[in-house]
Amino acid sequence: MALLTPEDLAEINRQLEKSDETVQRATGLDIKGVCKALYGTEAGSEKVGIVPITAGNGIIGSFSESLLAIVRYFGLDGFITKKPDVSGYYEAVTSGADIVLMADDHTYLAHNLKNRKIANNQPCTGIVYAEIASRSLLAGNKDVLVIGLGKVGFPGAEHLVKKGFSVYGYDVDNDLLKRAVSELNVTPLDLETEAKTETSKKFSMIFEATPCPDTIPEFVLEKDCLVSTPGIPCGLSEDLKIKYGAEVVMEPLGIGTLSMLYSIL
Ligand code: NAD
Ligand code: 2YH
Repeated sequence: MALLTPEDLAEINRQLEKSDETVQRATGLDIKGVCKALYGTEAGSEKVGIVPITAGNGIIGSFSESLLAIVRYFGLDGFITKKPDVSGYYEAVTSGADIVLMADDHTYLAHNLKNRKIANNQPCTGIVYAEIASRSLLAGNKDVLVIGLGKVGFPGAEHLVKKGFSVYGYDVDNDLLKRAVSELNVTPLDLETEAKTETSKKFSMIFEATPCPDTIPEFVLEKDCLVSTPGIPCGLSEDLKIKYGAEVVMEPLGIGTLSMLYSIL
């Protein structure tokens, strides 16, 4: 699993502001508005305890600091524990945390200690980015393309199906594509085959969740499309973004984190 790097998290406040502006322009709601609409919850005076975790590859420089910046950006109160791991968890609870945020190399979780609800970053990220794609103000139909059907992409595709969208899916891993077709009734769109055809289906809404660049080919792009992608690096090239006037929502940690928090309020 790809780990975040301090470079990904550089200028996290600026990245959040830019994403908030793009989400607002493309959907009519800001990021908090999307999460409120999605979960029907709203943040109050919850205090978020952030616990650095040394397991596996260890502490990522600026990960906890970025979480604190994110929590504060969205108007919640938060703190980072002085100690890591089990000692840090003890410190978070005894210092009055209502919600604990912590991540190892595999799982990034949010746990609400008041109501026992718990959230995992991958499905929460998939769901919120899929929701953003589905709210495009400019889309004239309900067709949405999902590229990447892994731990983030599959729950996002499932969310779109449940919302009544016509979901087209692609993953280079044919087993994952087959699973999405059989379990979600997603329409398969083999982009390798499509690349060889003269006319391919074009999309105004694209949700991309892969760890690879250039996964979104030109032939699927509708002018003024909305590309909502948590994938790092971005799957849409800068050239295509400009050529098609695409709105691109892409941010490394904050949008998924707010989705986790709102899902457990
Ligand atoms: P995953 O490995 O479970 O899934 C990725 C999927 O992409 C795989 O199924 C893979 O086969 C597929 N894929 C790879 N190349 C492809 C291509 N060219 N075309 C189509 N499919 C392709 O990973 P994941 O946990 O779902 O994470 C996906 C991405 O999202 C990663 O880059 C991860 O770092 C990122 N992520 C971002 C956030 C955020 O907040 N921005 C949060 C969680 C994960
Ligand atoms: O970046 C990660 C993993 N990819 C899991 C996230 C799931 N999207 N983990 C962060 C590890 C943080 C580290 N243990 C710390 O600094 O506390």
